[in-house]
Parts: sequence; C-alpha cells; structure tokens
Amino acid sequence: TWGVAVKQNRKFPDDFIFGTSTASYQIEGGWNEGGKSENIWDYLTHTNAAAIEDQSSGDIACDSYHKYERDVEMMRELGIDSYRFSMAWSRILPNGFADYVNEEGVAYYNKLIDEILKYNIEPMVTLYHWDLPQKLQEMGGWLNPLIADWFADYARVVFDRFGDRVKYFITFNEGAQICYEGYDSVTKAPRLNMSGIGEYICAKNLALAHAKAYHIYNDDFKPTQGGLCGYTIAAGSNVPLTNSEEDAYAAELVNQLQWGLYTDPIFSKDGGFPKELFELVAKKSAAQGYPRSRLTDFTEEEKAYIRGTSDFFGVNHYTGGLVSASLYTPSSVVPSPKDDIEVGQMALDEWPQGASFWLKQMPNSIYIVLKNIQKRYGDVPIYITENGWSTHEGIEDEGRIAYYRAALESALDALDEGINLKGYYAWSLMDNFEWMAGYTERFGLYEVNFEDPERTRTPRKSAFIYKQIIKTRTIDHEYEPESYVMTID
Ligand code: PNW
Repeated sequence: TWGVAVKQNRKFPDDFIFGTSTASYQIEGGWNEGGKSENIWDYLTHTNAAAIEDQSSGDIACDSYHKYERDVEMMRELGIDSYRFSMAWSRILPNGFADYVNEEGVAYYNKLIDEILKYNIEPMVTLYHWDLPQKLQEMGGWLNPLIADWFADYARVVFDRFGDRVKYFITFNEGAQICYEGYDSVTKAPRLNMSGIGEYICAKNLALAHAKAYHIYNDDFKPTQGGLCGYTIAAGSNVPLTNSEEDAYAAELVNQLQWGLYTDPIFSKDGGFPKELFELVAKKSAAQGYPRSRLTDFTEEEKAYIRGTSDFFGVNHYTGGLVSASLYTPSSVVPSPKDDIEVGQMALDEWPQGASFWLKQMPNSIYIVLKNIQKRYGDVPIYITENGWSTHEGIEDEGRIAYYRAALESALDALDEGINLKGYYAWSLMDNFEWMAGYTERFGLYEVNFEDPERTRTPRKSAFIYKQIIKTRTIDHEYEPESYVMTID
C-alpha cells in the first residue's frame, strides 16, 4: 500500500542542515554584464527562442546579479542553515580558459559569499550547473576529452579564490542531465541529439573532469582550507513493478543508467562503469554493427584515479516510478540509452501531479532513493541537494506544502534507520528560469514577478511552513501561518 503513515513529533537532529538551492543561469541574469561571456544557454535562447516554452531566456531571470542582497534577506527570513548556488564559468573565465580571470565576476561572487556568511549561513557552491562557455562548446564541449583539463583549470581558480570561505564544493550538478539531455537528446543545451552516442562519451569525460578537480582540491587546497568536495546526481525512486527477479533486475538497470553510470566510477568499491549496463551497451553496439562499443571503458589507471574522489554524495530527488521490462515500449530512436536497457516506467494516477509533466509525488520516495544509495555505496554522507514541487503563479501553494511535508517525513524515516543523511536543500529559494519550460513552471518558496522590472519576490505559504519546520526541527502537519507577513527572527 502507498499510504503514508504520519508520525508526529519526530525531530531532525540539531546539526541537520536545512537549505535552499538555486543555479546561476536560472537566477542571475546580467548575461552580458560585468565581463561575462556567452554560455550555451545564452546561445540557445538567443538563436532558437522557439525551443523554450514561452520563448523566454535567462537574460534577466531573477536579476540576482543585482538583487543578491534581497536573496540573502530571504534566506534570513526562512532561517536556513545553508545556501546552495552555482557559479557561472563564463563569468569567472570569459575565455573558457584560465589565461584570464575576470575580476568583476570574482567580485560578484565575493560579495554574495560575504553577504551569506555575514548571517552565519553556510555557502555550498556548485561549480557547474549546465552553463558552459559557448566557445568551449564550439570546441566540442563535454565530448572533447581535453575538457577534463579545461574544467580542472576552472576548478582551481574557484578553489583558490573562494575556498578560504566556501567549505562545500560540488563539481557537477547531475551527470545524466548534462550528458543525456544535452548531448544525447534535445531537452537541454547544446541539444546535440547524438542518440546512444553522446551520453556515453560525455559520461566518461565528466568522470575524468570531476576526478581531476577533486584531486586538485584534495592535494592543493584541502590541507589549508579544510573543506569538502562532492558530486551531485539526480536519482528517482525506482521501484520494481512486482517482486519478480526480472523486475528487480529492471530497477537495477534503471538505477545504473540514471545515476550509477556517473557515480559507480567514483563511489563503488572497484570503480568503473556499472557492469550490467556496460555489457549491455557493448553487446547492443556489436549487434548494431559498431566496430567498438558506444560506451568506451576507462583504463585501469583511470579507474583508480577516479575511484574514491568524493567527500559526500549529493542527490537531487523529485519523483519516481514503478519499473519493469514489461512496461517497455520499443523506442523509435535506435541506438539510444533507453533502447540499450529496454525497461519501461509508470506512475500511478493517484499520485498528485505537479505543474511539470514529469513530476508526480510518489509516496515515501526520499526514503526509497536514500536506501538505494546506501545499498550501493554503504554509509557515505548524503546531502539531498535539491527537492521540490512545481506550481503555476500564486501564493497559495498547498501542493508544494503537501510535497515538502511528505518528503521530510520520508527523510525522517531514513534518519530513523541510521542512513547518513546530513542535510536537505529545497529547490528552490525562488521562482526562476525553468530551462525548456521558461517561466511557465514555478518551483519557488518565493514567487518572483517576472513582469516587474524590480523582480519583486513574495513569500508563498510554503515559505512560512518551511520556516516553521526549520525553526522547530519538527513537521507540524496542522501548522498554519498566522499571517503572510514575513519577518526575520
Ligand atoms: C533539476 N527527474 O533537475 C535541476 O537541477 C534544476 O536546475 C531544475 O530547475 C530542477 O530539476 C527542476 O526541474 C532534475 O529525474 C533532474 O525527475 C532530474 C529530474 C528532475 C529534475
């Protein structure tokens, strides 16, 4: 049964970190200000507006490039412990390369970090949340193996300039979304659409880029700066449709393709790509006439270099489904990662539907996904670096409130079982540019008025609920805000 048992009065540990997340392209704006160069999202939105639901762009977005003080004020209103945001490579290194550091870009992030720290909020910095400098894309982007060095050089600049104050770094936000959506299909920039090929080339380069950056941090910065460097993937709660062995295997394959492809090389005992997926792609490739597998293996040396290169596991979690090979409808696109595993998914009608077509509220799904991670990699420290719900405009967001309360109950279930969950970041602090959906889907605890040149931010009802949860470290399902007037406690 999918019923959720609500256990009142459980408490989050005092040192549990509550935060909110954002990403540079989705909030900053200032796309051509302060010496920033064009990135792949500037390029896509400016050359192919029709690709975006409302033909919008992140040119101004929430204008956080100018309004970051208001953003930090909202963090104080919510009472969050930590703020996760990303840096724009093209703002720090406009050439893509580290020959020239743009001091204006560095100054922007310094101001933001110092403002956050002034109020004892812990910054967590993602180095790459999808906004690659366009020139690097023109040289192949994540399909060019040289990018591991380009990224490592960028990472060194970030650690060097900000690591005295930033103690949590994440190299990449979501390998599969970078590689599958950007290079294998058309759902994210640069929309390369090299089906069955692009994701696997990118996945290998990404792992090497991550490992290089991690080694730089670990060898040259951690000894004096004392922070942590991790990696974030997106994982759904993939539950076998039945208790048959076949469905268990199907769920394993989905986990391997969705996140194991990116995290097994880093977190597994032996390193390297997930075995079953690796063998399936090799077999399919051969049958399709490719002289070599579409998924190129690491050398033994590379495997050893990548293994163990993370201090924590970041997971973005939104939704899930029931999986089985019996639910597979043969893909018309061959080769493709979906065709490689031949597994299908379904959600139940009774699960509430968000404003995003892909987003359903699956019961207990945080617990399920954390269990899956623990089963795979043991007691690695885990941060939920994103979790959230989409609505349309409006301050009354009961759907989001129900989603957050259920998610946090599920997180408590995991904590009760001793899962090493350290923190939880709500996506998102405020409405922002939701990629292909533009501004048509809203994920914010604060609503942003994108018609207003001031980009006024207004707390939604859920902001008051999240604030109360953070303050009391408990989930009171009856709690109602007395008014919608927000204050700093
Ligand atoms: C996240 N899924 O990606 C991104 O990191 C954010 O930038 C984005 O705004 C947010 O989702 C909301 O879309 C996702 O598998 C990755 O369901 C995977 C999934 C959902 C969102």
